[in-house]
Amino acid sequence: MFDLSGKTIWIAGHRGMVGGALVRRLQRDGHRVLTAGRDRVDLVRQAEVEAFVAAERPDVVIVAAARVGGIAANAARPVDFLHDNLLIEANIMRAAADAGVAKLLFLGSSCIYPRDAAQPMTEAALLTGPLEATNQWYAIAKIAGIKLAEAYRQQHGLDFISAMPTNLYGPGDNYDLESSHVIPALLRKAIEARDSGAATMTVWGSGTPLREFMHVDDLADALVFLLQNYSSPEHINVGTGQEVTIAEVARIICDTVGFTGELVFDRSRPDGTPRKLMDSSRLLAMGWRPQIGLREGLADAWRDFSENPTTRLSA
Ligand code: GFB
Repeated sequence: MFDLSGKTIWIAGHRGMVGGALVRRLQRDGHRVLTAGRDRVDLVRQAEVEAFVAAERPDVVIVAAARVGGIAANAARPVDFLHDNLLIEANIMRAAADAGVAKLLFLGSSCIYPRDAAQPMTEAALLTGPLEATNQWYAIAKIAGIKLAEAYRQQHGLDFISAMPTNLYGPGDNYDLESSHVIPALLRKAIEARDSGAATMTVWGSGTPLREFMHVDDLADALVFLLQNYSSPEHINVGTGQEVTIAEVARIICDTVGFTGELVFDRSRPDGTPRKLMDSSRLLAMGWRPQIGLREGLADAWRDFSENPTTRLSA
């Protein structure tokens, strides 16, 4: 078991939803957390990252920083999703290796797996087929990050690990309707439809794609567990094992916020991958379990949105 006590843990990307959840979780446990805004270190600039890590000398690094977004953001900004993510992960891993950190955790995404991978997707499905076109740029960058972490372990004997979370939601999400993921978008649309007395609410695509959703606090819990208990070259899936259709999650969101109108499916918008369920049995076999069900988690996300509407909308 890797002991986190007394260690300084740098959370790269602490202003994002995942980084924010990690800060809350690690500080609650009494750990020493290091964070730095873009004014202090711009993660796409190698010299800045190296200078920051050399000066601060963290013991543990979590790469939660990334250019992220939903299906439309991926299509609109392919360079940001490929180029910036390659630089962010390469810069942080090089600086961490040079500084001799004790452990590094890299975060990928379930979109690294082939579009037509057998479901549920095991870790072995990586690089067995073509990617889903709508998120290939992000997926290629994340696959490179997994391989880079594995390469540092192989060439330099460093304890670098990679975790692949499923689709996430929760406090600190991005609620911008064009760049966000589906849950924050539908939460906002349902609240606005309810408040304006609208008869309908628009859901992108056919409503039939299946997704596996995890509350970000469950992810933070799993990541702390993996830091303490996992040390292996192979990436590891982090999911709930529960999947719902987009139409079902839209209806649960409407129930949650009290919107009683009709759903209208806009088929001019892409569906993306038809199904994306991960096999998380390796993690479950280690004894970890998610704690937050979808209805409870959505109520928490709604509370967060209601309490922080202006900050969330500027994301
Ligand atoms: O969450 P999402 O944008 O990303 O979309 P992916 C999931 C599904 O929800 C798609 C549908 O079938 C969308 O068409 N959807 C319905 C909506 N209404 C909406 C809406 O108002 N907004 C959005 N955004 N979707 C992402 C990748 O894929 O998965 C990322 O793009 C990342 O790079 C993430 O890998 C985990 O699940 O399709």
